Amino acid sequence: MKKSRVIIYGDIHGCLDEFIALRKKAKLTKNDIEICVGDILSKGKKDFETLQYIMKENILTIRGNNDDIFLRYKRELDAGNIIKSKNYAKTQQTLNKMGSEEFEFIQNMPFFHKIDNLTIIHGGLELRTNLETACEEELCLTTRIAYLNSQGEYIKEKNITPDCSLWADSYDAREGFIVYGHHVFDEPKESKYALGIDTGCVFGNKLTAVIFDMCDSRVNLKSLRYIFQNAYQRVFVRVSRELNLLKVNYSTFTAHFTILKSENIKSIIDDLENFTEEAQVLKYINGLIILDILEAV
Ligand SMILES: [Mn+2]
Repeated sequence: MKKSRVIIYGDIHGCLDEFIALRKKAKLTKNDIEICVGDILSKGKKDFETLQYIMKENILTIRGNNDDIFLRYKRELDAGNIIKSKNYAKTQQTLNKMGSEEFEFIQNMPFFHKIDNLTIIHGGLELRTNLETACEEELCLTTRIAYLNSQGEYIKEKNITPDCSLWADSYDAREGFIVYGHHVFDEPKESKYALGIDTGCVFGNKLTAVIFDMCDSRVNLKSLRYIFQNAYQRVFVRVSRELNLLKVNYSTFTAHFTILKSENIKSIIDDLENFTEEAQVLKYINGLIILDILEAV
C-alpha cells in the first residue's frame, strides 16, 4: 500500500497563479488525489485559463454554482433566449471562448465525491438531503447552500433571519466528514463534521488547500494507530515492531476492530512501521487525519 494523500482546493474563481503556487507548495506525488471544491470559473481574470489548466492536468472538480451557470447560459442561448443577468458581460467573455470540450467537462463535473468517510461538495446540505438518492435538482441546490432556516431548509443569504444558521454547524455527519467551499470565510471554518475552505482568494484574501492522509481505502491506518496507542499503549508499540508478538495480541486487536481481517494484518503492520513518530500530523478530526492546510496569496 502506497502512502496517498487527498488534497482538496477551495474556490479558485480564475485565480490560476495562486492555484499553481498552491499545487507547488503541496509537493505533489503520483499517489496524491487532487480535488477542487468547485467554482473554478467566474469572477477572476483567468477563469477560462483555469478551466483549460484543470482539464489538461485532469484534476477532479466538483461542480460549483459558478461553473453550473455556464451550462445554464448555454442552454438559454441555444434555445434562442436573451440573458438579462446584470453580471452577464464578464461571463459572456468566458462563455464565448468555450467549445464543446469545455462544456462537456463542466457537464461531467460531479455534484459530490466520496472517498471513504470523506465527502466533498461545493456548497451545503439541507437537513433532508441524501446525496445518494437526491435528484439532479436537489444536487444542483447543494451548490448554492450556505444557510438553513430553523426547519433545516435552504435560505438565500439576503433573506436570513436570526434563527437561521450555517448548514455545517448543524450538520450531523450522515454523509461523512464534509469539505466544502462556496461560503467565504477569512480562515478555514471548522465545524464538528465539516470544514469550509473557501477563503476568498478572488476577493483579495487567499486560496486554501487541505491535505488528508488516506493511507488505506478502508482503514485509516494512522488514526488506527492513534486509537491503538491510546487503548494499548505499551502493547501496541511492541506489536508494531515485532510481528511475532502480533500473533499473541491479534485477538485483542480484532475484538476491538472487527474491520481488520487476518490477511490484512501483515500489510497494515508494514505500513504502520513506515510511520515514524515524527510524522507531521496537523490534527485528527472525526477519525480522519489532516496532514496540513496550505495557503497561497
Ligand atoms: Mn464561490
